[in-house]
Amino acid sequence: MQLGIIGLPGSGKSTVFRAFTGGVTAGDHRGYGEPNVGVVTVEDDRLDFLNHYHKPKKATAVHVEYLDIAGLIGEGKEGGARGDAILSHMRPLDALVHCVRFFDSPRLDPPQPLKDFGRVEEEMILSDLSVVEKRLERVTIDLKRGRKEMADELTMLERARALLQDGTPLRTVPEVAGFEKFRGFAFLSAKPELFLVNAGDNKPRAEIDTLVEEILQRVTGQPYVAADWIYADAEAEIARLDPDDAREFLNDLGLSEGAKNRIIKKSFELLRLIVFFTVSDKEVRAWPLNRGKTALDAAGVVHTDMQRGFIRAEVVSFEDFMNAGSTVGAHKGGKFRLEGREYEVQDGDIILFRFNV
Ligand SMILES: Nc1nc2c(ncn2[C@@H]2O[C@H](COP(=O)(O)OP(=O)(O)O)[C@@H](O)[C@H]2O)c(=O)[nH]1
Ligand SMILES: [Mg+2]
Repeated sequence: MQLGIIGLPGSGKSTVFRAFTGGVTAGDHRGYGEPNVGVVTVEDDRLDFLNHYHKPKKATAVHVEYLDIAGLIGEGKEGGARGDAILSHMRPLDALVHCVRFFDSPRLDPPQPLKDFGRVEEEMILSDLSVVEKRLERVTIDLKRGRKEMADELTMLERARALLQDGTPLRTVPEVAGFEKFRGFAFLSAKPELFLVNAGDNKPRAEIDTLVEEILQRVTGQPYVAADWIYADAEAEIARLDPDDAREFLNDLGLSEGAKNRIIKKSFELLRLIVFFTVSDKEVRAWPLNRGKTALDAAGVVHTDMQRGFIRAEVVSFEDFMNAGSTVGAHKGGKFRLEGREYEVQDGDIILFRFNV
């Protein structure tokens, strides 16, 4: 899973990146060069339990990759070919983390978070609109030349243009946002988005909460959006401490866990992801999956052979497994179920795929 951190210059993107990853990177690349990439392991007590019980050769958690993408919005945009380079980083992103400044900076005016928020949202819509308009020209010419197979794309481009001209992000209409032929364009306003208020640690919680609410009100009716907040500066420091010290400092800030875990949970909710587990004597592994997906989809995530040769899935919920205390116990208690390809996978399912190739 890949998440890109975006926002105005000085909104704290690189600081947020460090708070998530604990990394001490070169940091301030001012919009030039490659984005910082940080990989974070998703902590999961259930995976730890399974690892402890099965003692396989290795345990593999879900990983989240964060990209600190300076240059996307309002930063060094005049760089010519850099536009394409940025786009190439955008394409694989599963979601955007939009950093909104709510701290005083000696180099900048007092924070105007709602205004900044609106500006970035508008810039993304305009950027998408210019892509749509360019593509419309191309497709119109091709259609005139008799390429009839482009007709469906034309219809969808016109729908997209109407939405964007109206200031509506493409994600609002999933049929447009998810249109197959749009995939390569990496439309910004089609991506799921987490709004992250980056607050100075002198800001009272009540003010922060109000701001988060106000942002949510402005995106009412949009699917795949969420909002949260962070004390990025303080948390970037805390992320470098060992766990005991970190806990103490988090307590002082009135937080029960660190930014890394909070934001991962939020991101999973935002993307409607669940986790299922596979277990063998070689490896126990946690896999992310979209809510509502079937056993056959899950098999495909693990291995294409498992999907192609799918026979059935043997499923036990983590909860049942833990309560039974052992594999034998879970079998005796009738907790293993045989499920077919249409079975909807649930969060925490432990699945053994039966397949032949
Ligand atoms: N007081 C305060 N300063 C912050 C916070 N987050 C970032 N900063 C400072 O704001 C400046 C810009 O932050 P940076 O992360 O480089 O912003 P970017 O341009 O969006 O990557 C740096 O001097 C940071 O130390 C915060 O939560 N509180
Ligand atoms: Mg930066």
